[in-house]
Amino acid sequence: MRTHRPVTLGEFIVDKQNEFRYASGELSQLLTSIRLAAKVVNREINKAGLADILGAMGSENVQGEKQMKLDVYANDIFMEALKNLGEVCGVASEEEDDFVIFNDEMHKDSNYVVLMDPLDGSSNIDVNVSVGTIFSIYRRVTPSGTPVKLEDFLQPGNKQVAAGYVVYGSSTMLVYTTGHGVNGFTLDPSIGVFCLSHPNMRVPEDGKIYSVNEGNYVHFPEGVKKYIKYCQENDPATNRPFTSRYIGSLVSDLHRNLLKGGIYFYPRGTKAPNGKLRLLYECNPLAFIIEQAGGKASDGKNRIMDIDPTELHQRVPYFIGSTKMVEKAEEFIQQFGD
Ligand code: P6P
Repeated sequence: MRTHRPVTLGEFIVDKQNEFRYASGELSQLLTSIRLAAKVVNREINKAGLADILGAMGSENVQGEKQMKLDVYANDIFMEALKNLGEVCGVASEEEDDFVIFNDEMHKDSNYVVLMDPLDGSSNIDVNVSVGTIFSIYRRVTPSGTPVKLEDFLQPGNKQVAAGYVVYGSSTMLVYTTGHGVNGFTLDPSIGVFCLSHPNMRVPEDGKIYSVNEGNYVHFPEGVKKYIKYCQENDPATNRPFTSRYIGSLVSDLHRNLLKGGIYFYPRGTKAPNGKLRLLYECNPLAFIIEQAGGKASDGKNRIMDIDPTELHQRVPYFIGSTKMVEKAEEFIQQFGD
């Protein structure tokens, strides 16, 4: 068939549906609800400066972090979209203290739970720097027809059935995997459709970009300090001109490093004994993406997706990106300690 336009996300989801071992259309529907919510959030972000949704809500989330109006708005939009399409029996969110149960007639027999950071990078919202949405999808482990329980959410990342992110940047992209590679879709605002722009995304095995908040350097473990110095030394033998790029928005830093090669890390430190990022709805979904693209994600020692979660909002040290860069960081941590 001659095509005069790129494949849309909707067409792609249906076309790939049979790749998914539970190919009953439920996951396709679920991805469709995420697609819709992403478009609505994108619209609000693009005019945030005009609408009264900038700034703080005057409330805090369970992490004790100031909730921005757009954080809460994005949370509500994704919650509503996930509930309206009926494939989900529960949602956990960075913006919700506890998981939310969908237990009415329409949802109680659904098989999926979603964990999400509806709008990551809030500190950037009011200064017009890119932000993102991160989502992680599992099949429930408790009996269908009963209210979801905490154990449905405390699953290791290696049990994810799908994961992805939306980056609201110079263009808006939705990138996701169902375990069969990674594909990226760019929103064409003229027709309001996500179009396949980055098929079969692969992260370069090595890279020259390192992303870390060096303002926390004095608080880092010795092994991390040594790795940062390794990146900064310009070793003539290997001509290793690293570049430091840190946007303050995990999704944006991850997306650039996925395309160009690089490492993002948020280590443990004296100010953050377990790091800052949350295992369930930030680290695991992006780890699924990066592994499916040929990269690596660890806590400095262990594969992120093999960590057995103990708490909904638990934090872990995080190293993610090009395999050789993550492994080099792990070497320094092993040699000099974390
Ligand atoms: P810091 C945003 O709040 C976030 O969770 C990530 O998106 C980002 O990489 C990181 O925190 C920034 O944290 O402590 O460097 O400002």
